[in-house]
Amino acid sequence: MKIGIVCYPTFGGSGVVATELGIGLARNGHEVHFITYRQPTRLDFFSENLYYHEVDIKSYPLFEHRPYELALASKMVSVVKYEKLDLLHVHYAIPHASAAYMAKQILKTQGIEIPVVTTLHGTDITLVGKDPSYEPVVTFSINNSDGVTAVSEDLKKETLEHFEINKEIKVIPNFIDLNRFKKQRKEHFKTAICPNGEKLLVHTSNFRKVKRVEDVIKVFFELRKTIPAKLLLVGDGPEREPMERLCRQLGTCDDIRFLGKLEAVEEVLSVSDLFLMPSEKESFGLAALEAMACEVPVISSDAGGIPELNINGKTGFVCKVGDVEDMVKKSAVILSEENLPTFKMNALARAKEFDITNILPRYVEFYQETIESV
Ligand code: GMT
Repeated sequence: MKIGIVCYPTFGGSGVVATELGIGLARNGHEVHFITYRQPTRLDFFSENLYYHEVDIKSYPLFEHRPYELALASKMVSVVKYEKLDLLHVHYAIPHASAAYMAKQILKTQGIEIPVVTTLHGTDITLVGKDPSYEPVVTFSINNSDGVTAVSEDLKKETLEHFEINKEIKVIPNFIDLNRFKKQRKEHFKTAICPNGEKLLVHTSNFRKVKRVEDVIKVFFELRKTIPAKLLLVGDGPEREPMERLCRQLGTCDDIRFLGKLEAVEEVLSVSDLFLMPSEKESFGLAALEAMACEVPVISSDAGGIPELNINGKTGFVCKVGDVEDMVKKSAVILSEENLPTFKMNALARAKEFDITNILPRYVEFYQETIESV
């Protein structure tokens, strides 16, 4: 198949999933065309089946905001037409699904029928999409996609609750490439960070309010009163500065390191003992899956689709959003010498169920069904 993939080219989960999916499809012999405004973060190598088309957003003094959606729709029209694509797969509804609808209508006038699959990732539904300023367009573009997928049962449920959807939504969970995300031998890192054999906790996110990074720091602050530990914070975003301030107030700066955005996050995960994901909302929790693939158990909140991934009492623990006390208690259970090896083993076993080789064929099958239905 010749597939066009539209996504955000950033470190965010939806962009990562879209890019890894495209890479996997190309590896399996499909021709994949990425259409976005910047080279996706993980697409920094050459492959004969991978193409990248940059959306050129022209500016004009009249525009306070450059019309990305129009430039994207125009680029989709030309790529579909000249590269003879079989299907467009857009990740994250806003504004990709509506731009795809526009492109589809334009192509129709030229006698070209292009099936569109929209994948809902989370905040496009739970935070941004249901705001009245976007809701009518999101509802319309979901209902007018030829196929719709969501990354968890919970996200499907939320979508059906908050929007008037007349389309079947297929759940295809996120996935992981276990060839890349696996425990690596990086003991020298561990010794450098934890010279006295401390336990290593880790959190990775885009440091937005919804991630509740404050809870990560509070859990760590309480836990290290009884267990010698260090904390690594990977990623960057609006909450980083307030969190640095909080660390200073708590006097924990020597034990917490802010690493910023990291491409090789698997190297940090490889030496970690516990991953913290206390999010307020989380449709799936890809960052937790990446940790589990590197044999790191997870303390998470019960938000959204996380409990579909993190199995309470097995791969880690699922606590109520904001229940720092419970998270501290459960972290200590995981980190005890007799429990840690079992939790690590369970985390890896669970991650294997989401291996790309199990999930990718479900997308291919869905593409075929969608193409046949148009
Ligand atoms: O978590 C974010 O803020 C980024 C966001 C995105 O769209 O990139 O992540 C969402 O999509 C990921 C991939 O499907 C999911 O793993 C995340 O759980 C989801 N985030 C939220 O629902 C908050």
